[in-house]
Amino acid sequence: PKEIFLKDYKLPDYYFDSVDLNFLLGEEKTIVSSKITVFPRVDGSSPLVLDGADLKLLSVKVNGEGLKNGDYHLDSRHLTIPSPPSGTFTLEIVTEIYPQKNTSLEGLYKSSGIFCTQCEAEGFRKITFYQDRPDIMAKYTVRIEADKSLYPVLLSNGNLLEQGDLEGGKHYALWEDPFKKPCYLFALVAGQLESRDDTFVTCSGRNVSLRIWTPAQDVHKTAHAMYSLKAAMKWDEDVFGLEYDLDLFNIVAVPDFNMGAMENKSLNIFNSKLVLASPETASDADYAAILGVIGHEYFHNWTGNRVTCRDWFQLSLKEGLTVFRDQEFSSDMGSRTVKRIADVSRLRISQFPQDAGPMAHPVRPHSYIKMDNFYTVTVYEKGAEVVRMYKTLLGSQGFRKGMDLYFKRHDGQAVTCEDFFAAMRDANDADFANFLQWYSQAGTPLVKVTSSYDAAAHTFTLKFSQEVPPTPGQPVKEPMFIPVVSGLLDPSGKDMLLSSVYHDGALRSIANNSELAYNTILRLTKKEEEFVFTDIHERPVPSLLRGFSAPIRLESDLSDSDLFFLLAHDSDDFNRWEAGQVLARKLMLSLVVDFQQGKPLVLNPKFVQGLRSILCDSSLDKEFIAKAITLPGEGEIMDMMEVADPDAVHAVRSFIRKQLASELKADFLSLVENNRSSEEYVFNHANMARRALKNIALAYLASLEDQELTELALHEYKTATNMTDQFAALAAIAQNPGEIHDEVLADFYNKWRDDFLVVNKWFALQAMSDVPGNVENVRNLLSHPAYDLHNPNKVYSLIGGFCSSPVNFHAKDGSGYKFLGEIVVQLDKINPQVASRMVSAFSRWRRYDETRQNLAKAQLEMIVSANGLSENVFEIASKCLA
Ligand code: B3K
Ligand code: ZN
Repeated sequence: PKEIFLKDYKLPDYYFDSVDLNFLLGEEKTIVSSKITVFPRVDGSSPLVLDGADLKLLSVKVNGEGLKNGDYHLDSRHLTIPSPPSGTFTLEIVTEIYPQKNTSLEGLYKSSGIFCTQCEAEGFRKITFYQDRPDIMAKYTVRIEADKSLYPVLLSNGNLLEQGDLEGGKHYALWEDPFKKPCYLFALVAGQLESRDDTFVTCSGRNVSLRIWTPAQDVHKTAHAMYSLKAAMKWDEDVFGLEYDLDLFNIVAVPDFNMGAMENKSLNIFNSKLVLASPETASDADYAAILGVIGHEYFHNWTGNRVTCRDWFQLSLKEGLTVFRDQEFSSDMGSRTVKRIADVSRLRISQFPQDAGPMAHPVRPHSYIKMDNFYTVTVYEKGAEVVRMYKTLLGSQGFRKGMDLYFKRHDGQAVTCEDFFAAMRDANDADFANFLQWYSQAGTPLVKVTSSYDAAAHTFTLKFSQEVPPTPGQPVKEPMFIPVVSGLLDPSGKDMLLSSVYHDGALRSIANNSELAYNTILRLTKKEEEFVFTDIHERPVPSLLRGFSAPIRLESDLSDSDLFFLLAHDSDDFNRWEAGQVLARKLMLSLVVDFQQGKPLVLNPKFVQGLRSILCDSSLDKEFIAKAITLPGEGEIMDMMEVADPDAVHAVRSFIRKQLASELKADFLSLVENNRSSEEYVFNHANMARRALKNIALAYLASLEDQELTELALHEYKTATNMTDQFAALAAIAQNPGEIHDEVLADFYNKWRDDFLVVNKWFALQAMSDVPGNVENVRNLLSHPAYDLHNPNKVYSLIGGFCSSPVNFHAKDGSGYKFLGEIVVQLDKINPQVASRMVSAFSRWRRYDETRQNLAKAQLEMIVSANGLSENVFEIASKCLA
């Protein structure tokens, strides 16, 4: 396999101006004809090299003349025309493809009776020969011809120019997209679909038709998606002044899709899971995910489509920025603090481990074998944190100025991360020190801080040191520019007024003019440095990294009592939550040591008190409380250990959960009692928060394995009027094996056997069970009639779910590893992208004890030596072994 490097980027020798595509969709084969206007970037006669994969070439013409074998060269990846004519010319190519046999779900494929496409990153080459790279931007017209009864709806990008009937029961549609675009944004859909229609009036008064397409029986489940789309369109106008630019916006939901969704110009294609929702079948989490992803794909219309990436290394230019935008959108639609907590948790649970493992890569990677492997939490979520830092440094207005300049300079272009940086800098005349390191250095910076108070001098000093750990290919790192938003709490718990801070030999005033300041940004740029706050008349407790102002690990010398103090008083709600998490992590780690040494486990009563006071604080947001009483995940704790010990961490976490449940039982019972929903399901923050709090209380209670409490959970299950409550009760019951567990699971399946999205929840719940030996149950589910390895959602539910259960995936006998190894090899033959996502579960194998290491390594070696292995899986598995 060939590795591709950022440093080797070259401008293309040829550009494409217009592209006419014609599709004859058939049952045996599909014929694709393209007619491209080509012009050279500079005169001279370099060969024109087109990408192609799994294509049967039928003919090539240049300026209308057929080329004979010998006038072109064909290999398994390219079609090369060694000496094209000089100047502008037309190129016509006809290929034959087999969408019905395409199980990779990349390129053109047929899913549940619907033809659809997925071209990003490099799937267009599976449709026709093309320069399949994002810096080739052209105007497209697309003609689709198909059987009318099987495929009554024919869609592509842009505006519908014409449609009509043809002989033999066929019909056609002709689409034109007036905007230049890279081929990864091309889309086609054909099938038996119906739509929910609506209209959005833009800020300049244009009517935009909105259509969400699904098979007829699901149209009633698209109301929330439509609400989300309209909310997103309005939000982008209000917050960024960005208006939609066509008269039609289509969304299509398909059941077989590798990822969440795809932002094809004016024809977004979605995994059904992220469109379809009704109160009975979708949970609050599903509703929130739909809001976020509909927003995300819509926001790409400007950040991604109007301004796109020069090359795939720049992926975070569009993804980091668009994730940041969808996070802000969701915050504005719900609770900002809760959303921030959720996003930071996600970063810690998924991105920090990636940044510390064999697949660690910078936000802008330096190389790849398969680009699909780099649609990662690092590029997306860490990338969003990088964008957030610009906003933290510049403020909302400064950030907006930077965005405006970015669009002014680059609309219609394919650009780089430096271009974005330069727009932010130039619009604000800002000093960003070595901020660009965030794009090129991998690894999570570790920042240590110690504090001291000088009562005589009235100064408070913070001493920082930073270190970026080595990562593959980057043994030595430079210090980074880290903005640490900080405040100081006085002994009563109020924010102190900050006057000035002494740093680097200069005194900087914090309060500017009339504005009082309770927060300041400490700009870390060196390996070691200190900041001295002046005029501090009492010993403060510092609140550091407020709002998680940089994607780092922070280790401070704060005592437990300081942390309890912050948990109770910090004006920054994020940091209140964080103080509780730091306490919980410390507690869990120390109990893990006790467990390993065979000592009895005892829970610190102060911790219980701290949580009780949060639980009973009626001034707090209910969802905030739910987050604050959720313990850090097992993975998070294992990450902090020298040698990860899944059994000890699991035992400790379960112990604490049960202990909390029994000590706070009365509080939890009244939370369940007082937060039941009586009225109709509404998706809004207040209602979701109430359900979240009730359901976490129920989960704690049910962990006690007490008959009365199990009865309570059963009662909640039976009386639930929406999926959020029903599934939460089911999950609460499913914690404990036994008769009731089996009965309720069977009942749930029988209720929902016809709704494949709900059945996936049922698979996932069983897959994630921590009952020892669960691997056998999961193996059996593989042959359940509702199961199918060809459907990515089912794989993510069952296989992905299983790998997220530390006890069973990391079972000491290697049964979990063996199971995954077998599945990966099998799955790779069907769908390499999905297989490679699954193989990533092995990536932290070196973190475990020797026995587990050997067992996991053996599976990775088995995978790497499998016959006909895809590049996707090869890249991940071989990097894990390196
Ligand atoms: N841009 C797509 C992801 C494409 C993944 C290709 N393997 C969805 C998104 O991020 O919006
Ligand atoms: Zn995206």
